[in-house]
Amino acid sequence: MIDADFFSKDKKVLVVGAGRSGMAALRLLAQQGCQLAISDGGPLSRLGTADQQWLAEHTVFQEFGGHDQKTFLWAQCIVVSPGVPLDVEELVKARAKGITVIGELELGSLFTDIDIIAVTGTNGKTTVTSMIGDLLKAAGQQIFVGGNIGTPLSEFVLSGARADVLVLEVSSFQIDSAISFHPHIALLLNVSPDHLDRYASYGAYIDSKMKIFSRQKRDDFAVINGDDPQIKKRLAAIPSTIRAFGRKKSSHARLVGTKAMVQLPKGAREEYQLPYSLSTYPNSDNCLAAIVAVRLVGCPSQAIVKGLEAFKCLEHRLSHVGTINGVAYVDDSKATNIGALQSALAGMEKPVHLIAGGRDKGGDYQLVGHEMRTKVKNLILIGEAAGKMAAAFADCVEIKRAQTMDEAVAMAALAAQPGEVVLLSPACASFDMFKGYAERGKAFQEAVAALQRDGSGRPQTGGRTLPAVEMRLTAPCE
Ligand code: UMA
Repeated sequence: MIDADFFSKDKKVLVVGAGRSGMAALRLLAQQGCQLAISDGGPLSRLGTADQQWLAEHTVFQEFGGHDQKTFLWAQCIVVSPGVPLDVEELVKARAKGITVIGELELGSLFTDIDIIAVTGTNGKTTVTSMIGDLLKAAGQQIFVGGNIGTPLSEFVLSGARADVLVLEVSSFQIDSAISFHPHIALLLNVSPDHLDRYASYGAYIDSKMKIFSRQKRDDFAVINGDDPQIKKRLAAIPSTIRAFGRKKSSHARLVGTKAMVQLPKGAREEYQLPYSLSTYPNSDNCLAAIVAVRLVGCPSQAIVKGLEAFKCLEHRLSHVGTINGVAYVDDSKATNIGALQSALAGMEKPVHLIAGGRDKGGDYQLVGHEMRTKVKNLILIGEAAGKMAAAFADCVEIKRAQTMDEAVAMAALAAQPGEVVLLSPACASFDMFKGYAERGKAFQEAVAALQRDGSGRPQTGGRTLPAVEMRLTAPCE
């Protein structure tokens, strides 16, 4: 098994993928004095000037525009970026020759012994990771929040900064390329089909998520969603101490109305009134998970109350953009899979005009058929997946197609009545029309703002007169 001492002066290490995590891995390895190579399927021009300069200055062997098997066989260890599938031919052949392949998260974790809280799950990871970080900071602790959320672990390690706890969002891709990564507390929030363009089956994707627990010991903790049937089926595979959150009375933390009830040792109990903005599903579940995790590392209850009150919901996750003529506009652009759409619809209490679609990720849209029938009045489809989604939902709901986000918002605004909701929750990746989910969410927000600027609160309608506008900006995540 490779450890931190392995990465010494005489070691030849190849990093695959020169994105954010690949560059962080290279910098950490350069500090150890390793001989370095970088291989990236894309062009060098994709890198910023600072990164290009750094590569040149640090005599890194550079291979851009494709992967060469010889470079992979030169290495004594290969560090892969999460976006690089582990079954690319060059990696398979290198492993067959006995070369160890690890991910950037694994590399970073070898160089730290600070306790780790790791958060995974199909949806809610970023919110729960940020929330845990905020609650612990409210308790006066020094916390690093990173991983899949943005700052790679290797970048933190390289900085030499101090932290009491590392709170890491962890993707299934990062778990797949981990060998010894061992979080003291690991959270699995939920599972639903995602990344099926990379996994052979839904089962293989769930198995990957479950591996977050595989190196834990009895005195570590697994915080799991006790209501998730797929997780419940696999409890026997968890070696650490389980703490469940959910609706069931047996859960360690459960929701009663808008209060989180938390069981403590020796039969004691605590309750937390959730702030209004976090009191509905799925944010209420996110709070339960975060509270259980921070209680396990001794966060005082006053800090939890303070941290929850101050917590700002993240952009593009059920963010309330505004209300026009009594119609609420909600941006859930981060819903890039079917489970996220299902969660969003499950929490909706008013009729929904849904804008969905984008780049298909290989899931089964029928899974959300019930919510589509019971919650959605109008489905407006955009992007490459429009045809596949229209076929899946043909019997559930009225369907329209739009070519652009502006057109989709205009169609929804025309159909929506006061008291109803226009929701962008695509259930797809954004890359067919946008650079990412954030750009897609911004396009939605701008289209909504244009309705307000127009002064009528409605798109151009070819002569139809529509009611006057009243735009009210309110707190996010209502
Ligand atoms: N590349 C190759 N060969 C391949 C595939 C890709 O060389 O076969 C190269 C690309 O040309 C590109 C580089 O790899 O230059 C990109 O690497 P990457 O996709 O791993 O991207 P990073 O910039 O390193 O970002 C990664 C995470 N990306 C993915 O998991 C796809 C980021 O998560 C994470 O924030 C970052 O590390 C820091 O830890 C993003 C994400 O979309 C947000 N994650 C997925 C999700 O949340 O669903 C898992």
